[in-house]
Amino acid sequence: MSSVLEYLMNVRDEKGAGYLVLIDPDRKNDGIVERLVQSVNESEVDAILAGGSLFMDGKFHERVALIKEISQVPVILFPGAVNQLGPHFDAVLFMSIISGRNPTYLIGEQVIGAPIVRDLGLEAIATGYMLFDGGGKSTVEFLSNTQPLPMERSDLAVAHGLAAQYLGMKLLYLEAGSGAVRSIPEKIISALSSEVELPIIVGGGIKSPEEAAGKVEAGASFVVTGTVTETDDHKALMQSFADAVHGK
Ligand code: 1GP
Repeated sequence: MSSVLEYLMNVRDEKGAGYLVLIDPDRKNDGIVERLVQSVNESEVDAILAGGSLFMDGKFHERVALIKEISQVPVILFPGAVNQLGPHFDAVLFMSIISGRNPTYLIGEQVIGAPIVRDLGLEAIATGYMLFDGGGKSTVEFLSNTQPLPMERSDLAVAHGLAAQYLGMKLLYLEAGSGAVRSIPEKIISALSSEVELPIIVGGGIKSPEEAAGKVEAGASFVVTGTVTETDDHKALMQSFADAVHGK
């Protein structure tokens, strides 16, 4: 069976770009998780990311198990911390917050997590995670105790992206922060996609299918939505985003 990374690369090659839906399992009761995953199954979403920065209840692993049970697409851990590792994922974005200078999130959590990843037999996809200033302090910025990159500094972004490439990472994740006022600007995406060889995932603050299409035109290989696709009309919205990302 081919790996999740191969699957993602095939999606990108065949559709031009992939559309990922982030499900933050925090405090989702009353069938919300089931309905979200059902909508994923019924629209052309390419994979689910599950994870988050902060949990206000203790049902994370239970809800992830439910996501995995229902989902017909790969379920990938988008970890906020090492304690989110578990058996109900097809892969983990094995991330390092390369935009920051906090050793805990550069290498500390990874060292603690690595033996668990091996024991669980999880596919680890090495990902350079770059946090940008999306306007307002994001939960990631606060909890990781790192400084985000300024949106107007393409040169800094490219230097970080090249470092990720030379370190052997497989993907670059450009993050504006969940619910960001401003999503990652096209200028940053196009600078990175022309100067760095890694496939680019863009997430944070993307509010419309048109905005998502703009990220793909600028060079994103994958677009992520979370907040906007957790609204009531999620099925129709997921399909519109999928169409936009797939260039339909
Ligand atoms: C994933 O944080 C994003 O990187 C999700 O952001 O919730 O703003 O879509 P939104």
